[in-house]
Amino acid sequence: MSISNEQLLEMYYSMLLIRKFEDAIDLYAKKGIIPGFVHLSTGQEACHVGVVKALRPTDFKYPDHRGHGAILMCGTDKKRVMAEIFGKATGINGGRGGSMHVNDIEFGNMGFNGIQGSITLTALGTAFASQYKGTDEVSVVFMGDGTLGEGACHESINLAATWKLPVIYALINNQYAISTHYTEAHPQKQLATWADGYGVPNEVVDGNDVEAVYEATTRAVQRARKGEGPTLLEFMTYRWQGHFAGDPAAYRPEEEVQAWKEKCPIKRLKEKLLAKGESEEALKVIEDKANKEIEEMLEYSLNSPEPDPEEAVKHVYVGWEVESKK
Ligand SMILES: Cc1ncc(C[n+]2csc(CCOP(=O)(O)OP(=O)(O)O)c2C)c(N)n1
Ligand SMILES: [Mg+2]
Repeated sequence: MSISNEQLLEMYYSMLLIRKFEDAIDLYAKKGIIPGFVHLSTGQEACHVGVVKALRPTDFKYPDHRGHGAILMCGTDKKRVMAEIFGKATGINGGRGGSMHVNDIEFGNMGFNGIQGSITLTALGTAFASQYKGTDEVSVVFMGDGTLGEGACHESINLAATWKLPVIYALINNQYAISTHYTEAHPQKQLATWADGYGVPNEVVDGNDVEAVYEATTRAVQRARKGEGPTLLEFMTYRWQGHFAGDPAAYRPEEEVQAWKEKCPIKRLKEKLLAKGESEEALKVIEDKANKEIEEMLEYSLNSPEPDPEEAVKHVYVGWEVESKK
């Protein structure tokens, strides 16, 4: 499989955009302007870009609580994703969802409900629908190393394996679940081997190498589209920030954080692109473009109106009016 320079440059742009997006969200969360909990995906950009770029808009994507990067890749107007996180009326869900619940069915972003592991079961539904209707769409569900311990994940992979459903488990092993290191929560050295018990093909992938992520996902997608069933991919990476914006993450040794920052996925792709003959100047133009796009998104989000409280109860029940509490 060969990825063209053009594709790599596009991935470089996307990763930079996610990094800067998360930096902006972090800033406004700490200022108290963004409501609710915010979980940043800084450091995990290669996983989100590599996975979603290997999919079609019609495939079903289930981002988790740390999903901003994947959500931005789905195709939704990015300024409306940011406005949603700001809780504004112009947000893609009218400000009802916020950081953890951004969804956009038009681009196959099925959203998240806040319950770890539950979306591995929801994904069985869309995967079964694809199999039943004879389409070749795949359902990709993101999950973390801690989430893997939820019983729902076992139930999901068991049924997906038995019914050969087109599900891809994108397990982002960023080492920690809040303050618990994954080696303190699981007996396996590599969590991917956990799929062996269900006879499900699995791979351990360098989650800071966007090409490796894209290629592994493409292999899993090809299998799923051919009716060969699920795959579990374990992406080894690290979250640079604490569990949520504002968590000082005092439970992690500073040397560990620094060592992972050295392995920055964006820096790695930049070095690869320079080695392939791209110039510093050309990469700077890409970075400037990302900065400009973030500025435009911020301007849009900050200047957008707050939602009308009357609107908050819209869409609670299909076809039913629900009265709002004053
Ligand atoms: C069923 C359930 N239990 C607990 C929580 C609280 N919670 C939210 S995220 C999280 C840790 C998840 O860790 P991991 O799966 O490794 O994902 P990461 O945060 O590292 O991306 C927990 C315990 C929850 N949302 N749902
Ligand atoms: Mg984790």
